[in-house]
Amino acid sequence: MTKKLTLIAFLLYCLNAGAQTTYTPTADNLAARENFQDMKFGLFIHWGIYSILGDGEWVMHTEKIPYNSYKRLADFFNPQAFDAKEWVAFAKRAGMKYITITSRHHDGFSMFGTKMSPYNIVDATPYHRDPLMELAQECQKQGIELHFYYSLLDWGRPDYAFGSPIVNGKPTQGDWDSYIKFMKDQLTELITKYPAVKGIWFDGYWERTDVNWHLDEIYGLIHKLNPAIIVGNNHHEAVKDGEDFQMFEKDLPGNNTTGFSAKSKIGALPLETCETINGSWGFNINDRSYKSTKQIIHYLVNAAGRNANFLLNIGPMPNGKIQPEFTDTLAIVGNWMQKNGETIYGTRGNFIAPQPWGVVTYKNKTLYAHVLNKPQQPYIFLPDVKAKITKVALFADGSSLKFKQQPEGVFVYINNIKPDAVDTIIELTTN
Ligand code: FHN
Repeated sequence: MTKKLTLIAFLLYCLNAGAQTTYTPTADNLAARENFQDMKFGLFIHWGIYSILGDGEWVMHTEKIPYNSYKRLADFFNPQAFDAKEWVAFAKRAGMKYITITSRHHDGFSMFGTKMSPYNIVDATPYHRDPLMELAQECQKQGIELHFYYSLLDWGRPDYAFGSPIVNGKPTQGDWDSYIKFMKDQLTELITKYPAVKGIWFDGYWERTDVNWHLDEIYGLIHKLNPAIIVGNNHHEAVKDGEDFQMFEKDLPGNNTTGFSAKSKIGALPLETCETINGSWGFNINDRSYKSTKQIIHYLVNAAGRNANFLLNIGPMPNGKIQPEFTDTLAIVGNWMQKNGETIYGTRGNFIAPQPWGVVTYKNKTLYAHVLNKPQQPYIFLPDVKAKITKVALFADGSSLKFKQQPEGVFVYINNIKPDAVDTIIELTTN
């Protein structure tokens, strides 16, 4: 071989070697992503020992409670009223198809029976039960997916060394390798022991953006244990290699009212956006800023129109019950989904950009125009519809509507209909 050919062979080898570290999802994983997109609506649950204080999941940090004092909360955590069956039934009743629950939040307390740390609900509380196992079993029984939220950030573990400066990708104090191993061991437990687990939802990366999180190893491990598990990371950045979906916090994809999404360029993966039912993630006894059913339905519809799932959060009470303000609201949302779910589940969005009057979802040969805001004109306009529209009707009762298709789009006349107070859905059939 000449020198030149040897060099080309070497370069090709390097390219191939590089490709091995680049994630290629399996067929099962791709199917799981499709299924994830079809589900559209999920329940987010932030529940931990912090809920005793009724001041959100950041209470240890915001109230500057020393870790050793905070840890005492475990002695009082005894959610006798927790009933996994009730929680799953509640989610299903609301029209939700999956549950994402905090297995370990930033306070470092494990809400599952881990063997990797005694600071967990089975060993450290008088409850001595594993609610996540009960939930996983119930999810499996009732046919609903379970995803685990998992915090990368830990405010208490000495090996994490919270607040320690980072040098060469590691905190200067603590034992970074031990911390990474601890997380891998816990994730192995969560994936191998708990039935119905279909997703891992990471958070806390943003606390240390200059550390080596070993995400390639962590994601690789998850996909090795179960290639169909979908992995997402709320790092507030563009998607990274090894991830299966992209998430947005308290903003629809493309918006950035919170500041979290400044670097979250929308990628090609399935999308999800999460939001709180009031203003808090964890139980907050003083938070009465409940969103109305209309606001929640609009969030869900707006997310679907932008091709994203909607993950709606509740913070259950320390006794294990879900407060009535949440169950009442979500029962009404569930009724709406029973009537109109066909225009949301299994649909895709971004077929037409969001319009001032609302958004469009589509499935097979049908477009669903969701009119969320009354237009100024007697019609709505759907730009760039190339397929021939054969019929336009009100989804609620099937009554036909007048329409005009032009090269620049479709005009649907809605001046003679009584608009729905929440969402006037118009079905457009293409041939
Ligand atoms: O700090 C957390 C917060 O407590 C909550 O878990 C949310 C959920 O998206 N994520 C973090 C902030 O980005």
